[in-house]
Amino acid sequence: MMWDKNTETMSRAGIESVQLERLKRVVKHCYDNVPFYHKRLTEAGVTPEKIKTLSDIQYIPYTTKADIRDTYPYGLFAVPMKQVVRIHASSGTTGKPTVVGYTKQDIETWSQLVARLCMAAGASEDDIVQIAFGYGLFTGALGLHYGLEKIGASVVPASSGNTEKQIMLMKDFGTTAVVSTPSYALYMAEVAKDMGCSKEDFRLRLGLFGSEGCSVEMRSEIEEAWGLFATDNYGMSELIGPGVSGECRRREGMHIAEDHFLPEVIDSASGEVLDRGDTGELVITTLTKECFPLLRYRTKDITRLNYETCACGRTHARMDKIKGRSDDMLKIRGVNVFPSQIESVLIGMDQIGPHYQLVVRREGFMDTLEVKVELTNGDLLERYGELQELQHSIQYKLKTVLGIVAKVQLVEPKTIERFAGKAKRVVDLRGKE
Ligand code: DLL
Repeated sequence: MMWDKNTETMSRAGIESVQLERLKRVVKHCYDNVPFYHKRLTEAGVTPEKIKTLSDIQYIPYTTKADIRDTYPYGLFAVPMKQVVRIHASSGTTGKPTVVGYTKQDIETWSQLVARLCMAAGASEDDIVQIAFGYGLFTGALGLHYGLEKIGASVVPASSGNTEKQIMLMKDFGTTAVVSTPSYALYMAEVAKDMGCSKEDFRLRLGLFGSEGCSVEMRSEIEEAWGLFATDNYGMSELIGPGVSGECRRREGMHIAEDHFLPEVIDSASGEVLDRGDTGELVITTLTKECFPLLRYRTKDITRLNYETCACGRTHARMDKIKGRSDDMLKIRGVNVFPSQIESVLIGMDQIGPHYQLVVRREGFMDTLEVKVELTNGDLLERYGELQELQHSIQYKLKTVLGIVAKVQLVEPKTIERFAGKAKRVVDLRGKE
């Protein structure tokens, strides 16, 4: 089922013509209404008239998170405050949040985009959908909420946390679809089990997961625990929130709403635009946002684009699951390591559970990586020989995939921290000890 079949199956020429018309419009909107962009574009010698083809986008400088920070809180808003009907913000790890605004039309666009991805994932008006993202400044909960209402689903705004109550609601309300981070879905499954529930007690059939990465291996683990079909969707507050891209039932990449977001992939280090099909940092130009338009925004997320028409019939480009963030990439003894690579090694091994933590330290001049992972059965800690054998086998697998030796520490079940939102799995202590 498609929410907007005409748009979702448009020819490439059709998509590009919509993109060009909208690109011209958004560049003019930024130039005319945002002093920051007026200055940036002028300095780069770009006037709106200079954009005649899609490839003219190359003349526009990139926008970065630092630009948003420097104009905190409202410096990049392109409409007067009286037209702003909603403000969201993402917390970030340090300092001030990133603030974004929406006009009435932006909220409508956003709802349409989320409706698209929910339907592509298989949600419908017959679903009872429990939203277990935190309501508040975070875009995840309200974004999914409006989109799911749009398709007519029955939305349960449970919010995140309070896990036992969450599970009670899920059971009593006959929830058929759940919205959360993948790590929280996994944690909820663990709590449900502890409460003596089995998956037959629930009517869950679909998971709409996003906001953080999830390897295919982790996805199988969640599907197995809940007996549901899991899909992945991607977005970020600056770009709109959820609604940028999402998987269809084939799960061969997340379809980008290309009529609203113009994607490019660049080399993070040099800033050079890469060829189609190469892996690099995703850069997005928002084509229709009124309040918070962004030109060539560097997302720092690493992915690859595929422009082939999907077997589902959708023609919009698909992006691979996010490989990691360029600033999340761990450089250990000169080797680039993405946490997602480690996750795919760990998940799926019988004797260890899906909860892990990566600790990076500097010892002398050497970086060390310690992979802490929970055993499924704590008794193994007493059986030294078996424990060592398992440790070595994990170490060997990690070495094969990463090319470096990591220290493996196997710990008691349920001793690694759980999260109700995005999981924080990397602890980088370099320069802090
Ligand atoms: O996480 C928006 C969102 C909410 C998307 C709900 C999907 C569902 P932020 O809090 O601004 O926005 O975080 C954005 O999260 O740059 C990625 O690094 C990461 N991220 C988001 N979705 C995915 C995903 C929301 N499906 C940042 N896979 C992004 C991997 C993701 N990483």
